[in-house]
This record gives sequence, structure tokens and C-alpha cells, in this order.
Amino acid sequence: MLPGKFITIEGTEGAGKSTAVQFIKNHLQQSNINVIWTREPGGTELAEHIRNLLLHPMSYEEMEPETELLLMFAARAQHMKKRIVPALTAGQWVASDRFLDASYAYQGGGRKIDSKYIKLLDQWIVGDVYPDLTLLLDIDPQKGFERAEKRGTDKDRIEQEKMDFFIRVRQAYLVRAKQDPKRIKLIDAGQPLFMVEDQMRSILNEFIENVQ
Ligand code: Z5A
Repeated sequence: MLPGKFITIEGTEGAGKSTAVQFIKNHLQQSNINVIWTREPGGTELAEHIRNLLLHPMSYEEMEPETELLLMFAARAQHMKKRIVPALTAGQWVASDRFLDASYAYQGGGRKIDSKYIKLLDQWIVGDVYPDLTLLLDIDPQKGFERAEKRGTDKDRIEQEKMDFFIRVRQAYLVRAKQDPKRIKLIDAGQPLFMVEDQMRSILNEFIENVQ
């Protein structure tokens, strides 16, 4: 086990993940914890190029699910080796806006890729550098969709998927949370913002108390 602490933030479509990330940043800062923030797909210059490839809508050719999965893990391999592992090895705290669980949810649940292939890549690329804490923002997909619509920004390639895709993504996330309840903390993101923040505050405080 590496000496640093690793936190990840996950969420279904429109759950308010970006809003939550801002709250978590402020809360950790107020708790005098210095954190390196990063995101997936992305987090290094090369991985950010792969992110563009993954999220930019393309008119010339449809991306196959296998290609999407392998590109997610290609970006992750770079991210792990160049940023996450060195920081954790140096004893630093790292927080990532999405990470491995998203591959099980989106490529496994959403794209219906057999999880045995994701597990193989997981064991190879992530190994035992698993997050210590994952905050999973969960919302009914219909409600999430309405929130995302209100945001009014252009949809990326994955956000353009239909409702049944996001229903499967949510189910796969919930299965992950059930399999690993000690690490993955489920947050009811359908509530008003102050209640979502209350849930996150108490999870973070408990985590900080236990590791210090
Ligand atoms: N992906 C993948 O497929 N496989 C992988 O392995 C990985 C990722 C790592 C990029 O992620 C995509 O990559 C993502 C999964 C895939 N695709 N999708 N879809 P991203 O994290 O960069 O993008 P995102 O999923 O679109 O996340 P986001 O920008 O954080 O969106 P959000 O959850 O919808 O958050 P938001 O913008 O904060 O909230 C939406 C709106 O709701 C906004 O107007 C807020 O003001 C509002 N809001 C927030 N909280 C509340 C509450 N509590 N009440 C009412 N309104 C609220």
C-alpha cells in the first residue's frame, strides 16, 4: 500500500458531480489537507489528448465499445504512471474526478462489455492502487437528464446516449457500490444541494478522522 490517500468522485448523468467536486475541494482545503486534483479520462497531457478523442462527437466513424474501453485504459495507464502513483508514493493526497469505477459503469453497464475484460485491464493497469474512498453521486436518470438539459451546454459524444444507456450505467454503479460498501459511499444526489453537501461533509469528516 502506498503512503498517500486516494479519493475518487463518480456520478451518473446530471448528478451534480462538478458541483460536488467544488464543494469537496473547499472542504478539504478548510480541513488543511493539501490535495492534488486530477480527472479521468485525462490528467496528463497525453491522457487529455485521448480524452478529446473519446469525448468529441465524431461524424466520420462510430467508435466501437472495445475501442472506447481500451482508450479509457490507455489514458488511465498514462495517468497512473505519470501522476497518481508518483504522488501517492510521495505520501500526497490525490483526488480524481472519475476513475476506474466509471469504466465498469459506462463501458460495462452502458456499452454492455463483459466485466471480465474490464477486470483484466483493471488488474493490469490499476493493480492494487485502488481508491481509499469513492463518493458516488446517485440520481434517478430521468431527474439527472432534466438537470443536465437545464445546464444548456453542448453534449459530448457519451452524453448524447439515450436514457436506457444511462439507466444501465446507474445500475452498474450501484452494483459496484454494493460489492465494495467500505470504499464506495453512496450519496443521494437527488436531494437539494445543501442536503447533498451535508452527506458529503459527514463522509469526508469520518474519512479524515480515521486516517489521521
Ligand atoms: N467515462 C467513461 O465512460 N469511462 C471511464 O472510465 C471514465 C469516464 C473515467 C466525461 O466525464 C465522460 O467520460 C463521462 C463518463 C465517461 N460521460 N458522460 N456522460 P466528465 O466527468 O468530464 O463529464 P460529466 O459526466 O458530464 O460530469 P459533470 O460535468 O460533472 O456533470 P454533472 O454531474 O451533470 O454535474 P453538474 O454540471 O455539476 O450538474 C448538472 C446541473 O445540475 C448543473 O446545472 C448544476 O447546477 C445542477 N445541480 C447540481 N447539484 C444539484 C442539486 N443538488 N439540486 C439541483 N440542481 C443541482
